[in-house]
Amino acid sequence: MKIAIVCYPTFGGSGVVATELGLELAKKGHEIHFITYSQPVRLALLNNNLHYHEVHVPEYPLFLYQPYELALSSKLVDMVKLYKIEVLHVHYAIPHAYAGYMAKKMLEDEGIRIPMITTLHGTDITLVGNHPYYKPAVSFSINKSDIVTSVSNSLRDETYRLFDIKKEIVVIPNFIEPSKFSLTEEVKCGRNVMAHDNEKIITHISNFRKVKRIDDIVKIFYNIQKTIPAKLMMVGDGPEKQMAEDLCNTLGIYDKVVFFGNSSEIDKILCHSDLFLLPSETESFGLAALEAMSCGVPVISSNSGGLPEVNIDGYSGYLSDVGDVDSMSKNAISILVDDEKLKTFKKNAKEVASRFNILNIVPMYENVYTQAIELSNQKA
Ligand code: GMT
Repeated sequence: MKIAIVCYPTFGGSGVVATELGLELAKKGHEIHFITYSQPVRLALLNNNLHYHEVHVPEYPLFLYQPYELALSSKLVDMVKLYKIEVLHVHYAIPHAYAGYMAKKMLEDEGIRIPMITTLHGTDITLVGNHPYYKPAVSFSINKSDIVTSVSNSLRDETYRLFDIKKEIVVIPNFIEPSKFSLTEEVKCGRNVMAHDNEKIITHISNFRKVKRIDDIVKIFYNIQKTIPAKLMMVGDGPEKQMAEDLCNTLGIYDKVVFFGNSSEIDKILCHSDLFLLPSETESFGLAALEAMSCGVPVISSNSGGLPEVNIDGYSGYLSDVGDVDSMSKNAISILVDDEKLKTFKKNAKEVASRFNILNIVPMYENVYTQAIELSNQKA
């Protein structure tokens, strides 16, 4: 199949999922066209099955806001015609589903029918899409998609609760390619670069937005290191990073915390880690937790959104109410002080992650594409 994938190219989870999906589909022989404003971070090499088309937005001084949606929908029209693309898969409703629908209508005007699949990722529904200024456009473009998917049951339910959605939402969970996260077995991690032998390594990876509750992470770590020698690896960048550094200073633990910034080598960092922290206010799925688990790292998380669908309480880690720093600290310490328990939780985390193997999930998307093409042909 010839598939166009529209996504955010940055370090966010939705862009990562879209890119990994495209890479796997290309491996399986599909022709994939990524269409976005810069090359997705995990898209290294292009080949006959993997194309990238950049959306350029010409600057015009009269515009306070440059019209990205307009440039994107025009690019989609051009690329669909040029490469005879058969399916359009947009990740993240805002503004991709809206621009995709416009492209679909423009193409229809020229006698070309192309089905559009919209995958909802989380903040496009829970935080941003729900804003009254966006809501009518988001509802409209979800309802106008040929097929809608969401990355968890929780996100599907939230979408029905928050929007007037008349379509079925198909749940296709996020996935992992285990070979990309198996350094622990193949390579020596060089753990001693990060910490002394007696120190446990705790890790957090995100885009450091408010929703991640970065201050809770620092407070949980503060409690942990009072009981067990430990180091905290903070990976990623975003608006809350400075606050986190300041808080570490205030609490007198700055020398025990490493701020990496954005990294494309999270497998190498996770491979050292004993525990992963994700106390988010809301998380539709928690791809970062799944990637940690795939490296055999147990997860201490909140129980919000789709996290209970990924992290199994008392098995691959522990779940607590949002903001319950005491409970999260107690749970973290209970795993870290007991070597046998830590070993069991590490094994369990890897086992749960293997349920989300890319090889099981990608065929679900292929089915959806086939179904969408059939539906579109029936309408013709
Ligand atoms: O929250 C992020 O880190 C970014 C955001 C995105 O859209 O890029 O992530 C959302 O989509 C991910 C991939 O499906 C999910 O794993 C994250 O849980 C979800 N984030 C939230 O719901 C806050």
